[in-house]
Amino acid sequence: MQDRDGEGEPQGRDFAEEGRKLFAGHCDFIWAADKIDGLPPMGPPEIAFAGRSNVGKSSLLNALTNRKALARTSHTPGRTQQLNFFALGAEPPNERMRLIDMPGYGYAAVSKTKIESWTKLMRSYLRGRSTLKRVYVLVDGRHGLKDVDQEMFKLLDTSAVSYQIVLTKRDEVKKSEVESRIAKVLEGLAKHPAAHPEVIFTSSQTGEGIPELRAGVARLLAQMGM
Ligand SMILES: Nc1nc2c(ncn2[C@@H]2O[C@H](COP(=O)(O)OP(=O)(O)OP(=O)(O)O)[C@@H](O)[C@H]2O)c(=O)[nH]1
Ligand SMILES: [Mg+2]
Repeated sequence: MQDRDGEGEPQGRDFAEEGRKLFAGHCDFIWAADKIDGLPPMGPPEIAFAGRSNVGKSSLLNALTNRKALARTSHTPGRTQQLNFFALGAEPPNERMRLIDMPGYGYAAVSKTKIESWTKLMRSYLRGRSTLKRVYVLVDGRHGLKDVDQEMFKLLDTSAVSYQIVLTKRDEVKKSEVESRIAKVLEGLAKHPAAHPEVIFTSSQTGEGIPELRAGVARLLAQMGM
């Protein structure tokens, strides 16, 4: 990943270290929402993890916070069925930020009614939440972008939310294929100027890319003056 100490960036700060500290602090599950009127009151900045079912959202959350089972993971797609909110940094109401584990999309084996209700919930959350500062869209590093991911990007483009792609399961991708996988994803993002122009390739198993992602979140907070 290139460094981006460009214009408007807080200078002279060690975001790797700030990110490490941020995620080493308190983190606790605070809220689950399965319908739009069930969202918690808005508070500190929120960042959400979205992506196809089974891509590794809950695992990534655990890796970031260095917990084994903060967010529930599963081999069976469709494990996370609500928007799960986690407070990071301190106990509410003094938490620094919130992390949101989202239900996966693109999973065919769930009932149509259920898919419709999750989609509605996700749409209204993504569109109506002024404290939502970034969505990390996870993409399975073994497979790259799928059509449903493009649909998600379109939704995010019209929601005016900043988003970035995070590739997952790097430990299952051959070293020789990493660069071409990233290049292919960047190609697919070309039609989405709202997307952050960098991709982070992570593994929740080996921890690769995790410090970079933490640093990105710390940088985001700094850009907001927090
Ligand atoms: N090898 C490898 N497997 C991973 C990694 N991250 C997640 N997995 C596996 O992928 C499966 C799904 O992981 P989850 O974290 O539950 O995925 P999710 O995106 O939260 O899934 P839903 O909640 O169903 O949408 C589990 O079997 C994980 O062990 C990774 O970095 N490497
Ligand atoms: Mg999950």
